[in-house]
Amino acid sequence: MQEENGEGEATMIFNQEMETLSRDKMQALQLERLQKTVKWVYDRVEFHRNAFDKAGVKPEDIRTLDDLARLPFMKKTDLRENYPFNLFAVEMKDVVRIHGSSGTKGKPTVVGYTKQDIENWSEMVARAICCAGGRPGDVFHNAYGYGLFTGGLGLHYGIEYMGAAAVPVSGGNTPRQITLIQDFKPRGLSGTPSYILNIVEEMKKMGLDPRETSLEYGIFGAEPWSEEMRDQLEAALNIKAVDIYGLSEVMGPGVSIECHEAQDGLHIAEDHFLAEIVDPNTGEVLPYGEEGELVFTSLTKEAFPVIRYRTGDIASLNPAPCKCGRTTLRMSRIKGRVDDMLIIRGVNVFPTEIESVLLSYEQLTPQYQVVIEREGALDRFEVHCELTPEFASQHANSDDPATKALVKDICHAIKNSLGVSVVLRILPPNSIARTEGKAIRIVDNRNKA
Ligand code: DLL
Repeated sequence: MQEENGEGEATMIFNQEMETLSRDKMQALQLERLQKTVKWVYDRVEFHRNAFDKAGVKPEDIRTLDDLARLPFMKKTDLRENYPFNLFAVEMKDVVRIHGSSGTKGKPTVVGYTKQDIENWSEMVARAICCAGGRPGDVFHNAYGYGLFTGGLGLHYGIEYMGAAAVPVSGGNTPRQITLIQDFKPRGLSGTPSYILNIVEEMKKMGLDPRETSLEYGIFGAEPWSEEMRDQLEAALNIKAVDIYGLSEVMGPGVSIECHEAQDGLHIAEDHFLAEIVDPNTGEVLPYGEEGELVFTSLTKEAFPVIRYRTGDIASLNPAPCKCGRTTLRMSRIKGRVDDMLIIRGVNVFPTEIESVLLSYEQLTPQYQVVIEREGALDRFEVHCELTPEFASQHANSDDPATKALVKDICHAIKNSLGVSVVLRILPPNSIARTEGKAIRIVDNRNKA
């Protein structure tokens, strides 16, 4: 660890060496760790041994990083089929933590961590918080949910590891969150961008000015969000907001994060994870700069290593060094999940693209949903959004000419920007349900009676 010395260096306190290695040195380290991981899973996990044998590849065949492409992919269904612990590569006596998905779509996906895994993860998140502008000595308000979800505890251990004071508020009870922010005076804040918006909304309702808190930086992620949403959050709270990415299957938050200096792509913790972008349909590896599905291979995990895990998230990779001084590969913001891509009259649309258009209208709140209905043999897409209380108080009724003009204008803007016509419904304030964690952007009513 290096002493804090001015804002620039504060971002580099943790493991500066790993974040600024030359490409050659990083790749040599990655190869060594990949070879170890591949042997580790082949010797210990039947699933991986069978998958490798089926693909005709043995651990000793991995001689260069290019050989990674010979290894079989892992998918979410593999976790479900091996529920709960069959993919663990260590005995249960060596597992100190279990996380998983909530299992709303069937069996939850379960992941495990050894003591060393938790140590690595904590260090990775500490590094991520520094990257976002955090420093030892900060008070940090963590509004990610604590539980099986990795957000709460993942951030928490990193905050402590960095030497900051963690306020483990979790999600929900928004008025209390606001009191604690006012009383404890945190510099750092984390949560899903949609929940942070709810905090802002509640502060305004309470007659408080969200720009007047002690907060200086926010670490937001766990769901797709747009540049426009960042602009709104930064302006509303008078902070710097950075995007943090991760997933429980690969580790949790901290797999990558933006730096506060550039806010231009998320630095991947490359000493722990190898990233690839593949064509979501063919699985073919795509070159840097091309958009496709993110795939991760863990390089240091003991309990739950992943080999070429298909995340389902759409992004691209950028190898250019960053102005912050880090040399690590950067991934773009996540455009959306492969499963969340809407095909509206033959055009591919992600909810974040609709978000970008809606958030440019100050008459609307940042709340929105895309509702899909079955209409005969066709799908009908409706975009639901909400008027701000200020606009609604002046133009209460839906026949109001200003509201009608607004609807027309937004439909035009969506058509111009995305090339599709949608049905737009503008709802009164507070019509769209608020969430404490991940926002629900798509409501699919097609299979409902
Ligand atoms: O969401 C881990 C996390 C917690 C990340 C806190 C960041 C902050 P899961 O619940 O397993 O883990 O969900 C992982 O969420 O595959 C993406 O689809 C989505 N996701 C996560 N971060 C981002 C982000 C956590 N920054 C899934 N932008 C991932 C867009 C994100 N989507």
